[in-house]
Amino acid sequence: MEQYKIDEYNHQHINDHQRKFNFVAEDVAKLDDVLQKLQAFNIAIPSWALGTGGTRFGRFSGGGEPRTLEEKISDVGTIHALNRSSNSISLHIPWDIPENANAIKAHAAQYGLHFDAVNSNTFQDQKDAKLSYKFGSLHHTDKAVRDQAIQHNIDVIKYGIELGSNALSVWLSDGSNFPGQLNFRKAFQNTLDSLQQIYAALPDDWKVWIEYKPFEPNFYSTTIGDWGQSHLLASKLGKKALTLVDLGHHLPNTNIEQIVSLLLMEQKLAGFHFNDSKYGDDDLTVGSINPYQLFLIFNELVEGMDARGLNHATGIGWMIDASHNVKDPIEDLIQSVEAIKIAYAQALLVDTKALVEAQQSNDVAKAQEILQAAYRTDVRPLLAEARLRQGGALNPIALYRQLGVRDTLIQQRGAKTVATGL
Ligand code: RM4
Ligand code: MN
Ligand code: MN
Repeated sequence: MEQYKIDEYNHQHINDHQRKFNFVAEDVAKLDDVLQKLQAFNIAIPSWALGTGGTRFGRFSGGGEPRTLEEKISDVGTIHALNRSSNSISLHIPWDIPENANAIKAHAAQYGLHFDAVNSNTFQDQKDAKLSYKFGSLHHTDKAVRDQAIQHNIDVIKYGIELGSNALSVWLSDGSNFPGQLNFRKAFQNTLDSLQQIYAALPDDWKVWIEYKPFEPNFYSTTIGDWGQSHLLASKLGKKALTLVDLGHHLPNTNIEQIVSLLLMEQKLAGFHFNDSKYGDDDLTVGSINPYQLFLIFNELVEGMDARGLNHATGIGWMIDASHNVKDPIEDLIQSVEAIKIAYAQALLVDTKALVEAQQSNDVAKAQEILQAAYRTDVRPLLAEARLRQGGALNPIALYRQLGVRDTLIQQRGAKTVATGL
C-alpha cells in the first residue's frame, strides 16, 4: 500500500471531509485531546481472522486468503496502512507457528507492526500429539493430558518471548456435555493446578489472560464459564493473572458494562476480545448488532481507566476476535476497528462532570440525556481527521475497493486458498 495512493485519495476528498469535520468539531470540548487519544488508540488483529471463517455446517472460502503467516502479516499491514489503528497482530498457536521468529518480526516491522498476546490452543487435537483433548485439557481427569496441555502453553510463551509479545491468552473449551459427567470441584482444582504451573513459567513482565465462556463446544457446563470463575482463578494465581472479556461470551442480555467496571476497579481486567452477537458466540463484526452496548462498555472503560490513571491506549489489551463467513475479512476487520473507535470517541465526549452531578443528585433523566447526547453524536469525521493526521485514508474501505486490493490478492494467491483457523 504505497503512501502516495493514500495521499492522493485524501487530497481528492479533503473538502468534503473538512466540511463534515468542522461541523462536529465545533461542539467538542478538548478537541485536541480527543484527537490525540484517537490517534494513539490501536486494536490488535488476530491472525485467525484474515481468512474466511466457517461454521460446523461448512466453510465458504473467499478468494486470495493468506496461505502463510507472512501473508497474514501483510494483510494486517494493509489494514494498518489504511486506518493507522491496527499496529499489532495476535497469534494463535499452532495455527500460526513462527518458525523463524527474527524473520517474522522483521517482516512485521516493515509494516510498523508488533506482536500482541499469544493464544494457546488446547481445544483441538494437534497432529502428532500423543494424547487427546476430547474430554478437556487443563481440567482433565488424567494428569498426563494435563501435563501435555501445560507444556503446550509453556511452548506458546516461548514463541511469544521470541516475538516480543508479553501476554499469554488462554481460552479453554474444557467442560461437560451431560450432568454427572464431571466433578465440578475437581475440574476447577485441576484447572487451577495446571494454570499455576503455567503461571510459574511466565516471565516477570508477562501476564496471563484467562478467558471465560458459558457454553460451546460443551453444552452442559464450561469449567471457566463466567467472569466469576475466571476472576476466582486469576485472584488465586496472583498479580500477573487477569480476566479477559470476550464480548460474545455471555448469556443473552448480560450487563457486560457492569462486569467490566468491577473488573477494572479490582485491577483484574486483562482486556478485550471484541465482536458482536445476537444470540451466542456469533463472532460478528463489532458494532453491527448492538453499538449502544459497545458505547456503554467504553463509557465504563474511560471512566474506570481515568479513575485509576491508566493510559487508554496501553492500560489494557484491545483485540478483535471475530469471524467472517460472508464478508471480505479485510473489509470486515476495518469495519470492526472503526466501530470500536467510534464507541471510544463517543465515550470521550461524555460530559463526565455533569454526569457525576446527575448521579449524585439522582437525576435519572439528566443522566440518560448526558449519555445519549454523546452516543448520538456522529463522531466519524473525528476518526477520519485522526487517521488523516497519521497518514491513513479518510475512508479506508472506499480506498481499499477503489484500488482493487482483493483482486490483486486473488491474482497473487489464487482463488481457492484456505487460511488456517476455524
Ligand atoms: C473461542 C475464544 C477464543 C478464540 C477461539 C478461536 O471461542 O473466543 O478466544 O481463540 O474461539
Ligand atoms: Mn475470544
Ligand atoms: Mn469466542
